[in-house]
Amino acid sequence: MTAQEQAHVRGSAALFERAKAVIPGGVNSPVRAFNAVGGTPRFMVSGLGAYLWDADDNRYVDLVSSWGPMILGHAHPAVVDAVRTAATSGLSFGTPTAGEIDLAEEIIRRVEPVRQVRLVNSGTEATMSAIRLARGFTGRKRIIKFAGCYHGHVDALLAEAGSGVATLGLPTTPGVTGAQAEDTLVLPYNDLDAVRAAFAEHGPSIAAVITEAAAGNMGAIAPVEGFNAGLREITREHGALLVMDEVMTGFRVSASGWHGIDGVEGDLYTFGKVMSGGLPAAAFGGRADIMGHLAPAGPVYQAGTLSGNPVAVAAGLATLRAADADVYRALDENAARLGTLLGTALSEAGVAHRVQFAGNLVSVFFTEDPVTDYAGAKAAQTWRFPPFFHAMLDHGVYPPPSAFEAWFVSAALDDAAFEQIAAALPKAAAAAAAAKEPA
Ligand code: KE4
Repeated sequence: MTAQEQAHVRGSAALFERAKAVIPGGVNSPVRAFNAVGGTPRFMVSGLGAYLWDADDNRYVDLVSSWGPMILGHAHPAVVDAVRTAATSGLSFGTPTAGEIDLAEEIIRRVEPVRQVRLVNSGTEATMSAIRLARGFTGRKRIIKFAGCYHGHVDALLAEAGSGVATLGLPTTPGVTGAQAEDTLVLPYNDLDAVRAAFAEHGPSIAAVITEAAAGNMGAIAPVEGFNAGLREITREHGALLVMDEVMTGFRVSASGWHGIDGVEGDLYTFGKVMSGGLPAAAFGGRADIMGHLAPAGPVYQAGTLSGNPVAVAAGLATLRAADADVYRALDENAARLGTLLGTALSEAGVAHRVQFAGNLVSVFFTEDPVTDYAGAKAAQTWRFPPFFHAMLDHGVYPPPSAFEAWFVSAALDDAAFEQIAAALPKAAAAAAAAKEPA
């Protein structure tokens, strides 16, 4: 086909073939490729409220919400209008703008331990910068992270990461040199004894502990009672910083993220997703005495051409301003309703499972044992997930294409959407029941 002919190619299968010729794996982020579930990734062409439409004009109830940002649903009028208004005044200036102050102030208003904020373009940039700042502030080099937690594709944090790294079963990542990885200590999630032991051995060299405030990248796994508070106590005792990664939980699980749920005070926080309204924007922030070490105020360098982009800031601000108490109530109610439907269908099909929540993050593990860490998530019968996923997809519901992801509800899910989910689930549960463990 000529390029001209190709340009008129329609349908996900044809688009995927065309994409693979010019984009590695045909996608711009690995989890989208369906490698873990098989089949052809759906190329979406539009979204409105609770729904997505793909290139073959199939409609889906969306339970991915762009991996978190779309808490209001797709194409929310207030957000689209804010983006349109901002765009007609120019797309990017490379100068400070008032909107950046508004967004920083909104984040600070919501998350009490955050006293200063720096806007960046992705969650990866936020965690990368927060780690550099923690090392610069403490003068120490080691970082503790937890197996199965994902903090973006930062070299220093890709060791035993969750999300796409877990999805694709990548043990470690070529290209990350020993030097970059050796300063990262990876411990089991929800295991304070392991943290105490690591500090006993390496305490004076540990700059920070970074944790997902609640884990969503190995499926939804909430911190056990006292885990986050224990991290706070141990890091304070040893002069290390506590970095709460709220890229996924921030402004989703409550108006103040997971901090709004357990009240544990981090020294630094990372944010993204919801605060971007679906455009490329993220942030890190925290104690003013630490953030004051960032250039140009201090010596730790960090920068970005499009950081604080006025159109992205407009989308994020409009989203946060529209996310009132009714929206957060709807997110919680919708997550509970989804969890109940999942549990009922899988129980009726006789499939061993656990529906787990981390706030209003939901996921299903094909095991009856409580899943509290990465080992538990990997021990589940994850081979039941692909047929389960495809049965949902075939019946018009779009869950995350991986057993190692959380499901993301939006406030736009209405009774009609839940009727479609309820109608799809018995077929998906039957597919999970019929699945055969690979030889
Ligand atoms: P980004 O660089 O993808 O914007 O954010 C990285 C990140 C950091 N911290 C947490 C807790 C995260 O969940 C993420 C990104 N989340 C995944 C979804 N599990 C992004 C999806 C993808 O990689 O396509």
